[in-house]
Amino acid sequence: MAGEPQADCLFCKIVSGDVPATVVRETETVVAFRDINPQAPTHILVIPRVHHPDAASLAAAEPGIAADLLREAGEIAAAEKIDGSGYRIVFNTGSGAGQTVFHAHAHLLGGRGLQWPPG
Ligand code: DGP
Repeated sequence: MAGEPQADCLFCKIVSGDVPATVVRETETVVAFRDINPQAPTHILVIPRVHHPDAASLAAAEPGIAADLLREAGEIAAAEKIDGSGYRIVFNTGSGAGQTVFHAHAHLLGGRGLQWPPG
């Protein structure tokens, strides 16, 4: 069922604590942890506790939680002190765009210059 934990989902296992992660923030609806393969000095994944395969599915099903996720990303950026120099919030959506984990997540990237367009 949409939103329910999926037994084969890595990020559901991080939410449940079955897989360890360096968690930087937890709320009732959102968990944020450091990416295992950082692409910038600060690279944090912000995910909903509920399982939806991508950001658009999350926003369609649970818009309040999608808003929580964006608000928390901004607050983490301030806490990590990357808000002054600028940061990026990325939702890779679909394997063609580089999505590898099909549990909605925002990449919060900062702490270095970020080029546009992205690769
Ligand atoms: P994406 O490619 O957009 O689906 O992003 C998935 C990210 O998840 C990728 O940047 C690497 C990260 N990742 C994969 N496995 C783990 C893990 O076990 N722990 C942590 N902290 N991050 C992971």
